[in-house]
Amino acid sequence: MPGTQRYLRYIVAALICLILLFFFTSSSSYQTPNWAGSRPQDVSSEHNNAQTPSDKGLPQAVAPGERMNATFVTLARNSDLWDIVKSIRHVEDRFNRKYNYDWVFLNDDDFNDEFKKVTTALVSGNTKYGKIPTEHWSFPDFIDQDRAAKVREEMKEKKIIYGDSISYRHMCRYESGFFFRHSLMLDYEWYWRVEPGIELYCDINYDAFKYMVDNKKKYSFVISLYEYVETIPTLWDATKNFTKHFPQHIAKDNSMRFISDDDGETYNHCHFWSNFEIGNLNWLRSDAYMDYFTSLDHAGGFFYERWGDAPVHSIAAALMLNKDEIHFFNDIAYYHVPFTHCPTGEAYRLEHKCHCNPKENFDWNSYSCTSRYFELNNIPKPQGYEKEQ
Ligand SMILES: Nc1nc2c(ncn2[C@@H]2O[C@H](COP(=O)(O)OP(=O)(O)OP(=O)(O)O)[C@@H](O)[C@H]2O)c(=O)[nH]1
Ligand SMILES: *[C@@H]1O[C@H](CO)[C@@H](O)[C@H](O)[C@H]1NC(C)=O
Ligand SMILES: *[C@@H]1O[C@H](CO)[C@@H](O)[C@H](O)[C@H]1NC(C)=O
Ligand SMILES: [Mg+2]
Repeated sequence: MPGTQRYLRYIVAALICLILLFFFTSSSSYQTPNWAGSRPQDVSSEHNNAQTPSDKGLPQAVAPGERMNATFVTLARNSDLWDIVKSIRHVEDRFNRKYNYDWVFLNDDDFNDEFKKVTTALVSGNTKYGKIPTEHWSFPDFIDQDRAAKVREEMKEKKIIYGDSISYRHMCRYESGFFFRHSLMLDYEWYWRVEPGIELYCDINYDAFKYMVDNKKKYSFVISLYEYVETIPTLWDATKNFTKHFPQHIAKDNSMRFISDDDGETYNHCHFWSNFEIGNLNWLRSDAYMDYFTSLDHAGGFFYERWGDAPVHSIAAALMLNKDEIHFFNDIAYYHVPFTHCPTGEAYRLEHKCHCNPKENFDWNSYSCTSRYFELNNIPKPQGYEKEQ
């Protein structure tokens, strides 16, 4: 009977599936111990039983010379593991395999063993894992919880991205005022921030940290853009109140023209996109920056609005650093959803084995503020930029 035959065929197919499933699960759990816990440097060491000569890997292409007092830093949850490993792979392949800088991971929760095991295997420098103290990731006592809750409701109605999220606000406040004071970060002077899911598109053939040191830079960026106004309606008022009380913190040769079109009366919403940053931790730990953060924190906008760490860092850098202390890393080709920085000029891209599509470069788009940065600093724009506008 055709019905019975079809029935039999289903049973046979199901059996085959079960056998295959058994085979795959048992073989993968058998393979895990082979690589778990071994560090990249251990590849050629005795206790790692290499099966074939090629398992010993190619010699490490470590760049000669001194290293800076610097680390990568990532704020992440355990659930970010498979997105942060992609970022680490990009950073290692394009840069850090040659320099072996450390990597600090911070979390408001404990990192689990899988997170630590997998990220440690991928990073060529030392990895460190820190838990954020509760005082750095909670509502300060001067915040009115009811008012904050009401704002989240309103922002949810208005469909403002992350508008109803408490954790996103703690994250923005943490990145604005605390990450550089974490005990693990006190050992370093320089940081390079890396978020989950980013990409690097070109080889970086020099030490970007050393560039910062040698050229006396304090802060850097690759992408700039306009902030979503609804998230920061009173940030500029709070900033003006700060500059009134602390005029001594304002740099003489500042970048006010980057953030204001009317000499400080209003904010034009330009900011450096802080999911990428290479910067100086001692500057963030300085009285000038800390007075700014404390003053903003008391104004309450991290909770009564949804202030992001990008405009906070950017306004601080624009007002409290001299122009020549802020650097645009044209040669760090970068992606964080949804924007790309792809260096203008084919010769550069070919020479650095870039794999970004130049049509996706955001620099000269009208939503980018990078043109302003070039004009303010009298830097000539690269040849061919008009074609990318
Ligand atoms: N430990 C921890 N890390 C967080 C939390 N929320 C965000 N992060 C991290 O903070 C950084 C910024 O968060 P994202 O979710 O990437 O925010 P975003 O870049 O504005 O938005 P996306 O477009 O979603 O990337 C990332 O490194 C996240 O991994 C959290 O609740 N706990
Ligand atoms: C690195 O910088 C930190 C912060 O400035 C400092 O405390 C530490 O001593 C420095 N380490 C080295 C090796 O210079
Ligand atoms: C202005 O700043 C001063 C000093 O930080 C602070 O005491 C005051 O409360 C602030 N005023 C407002 C309206 O935020
Ligand atoms: Mg992100």
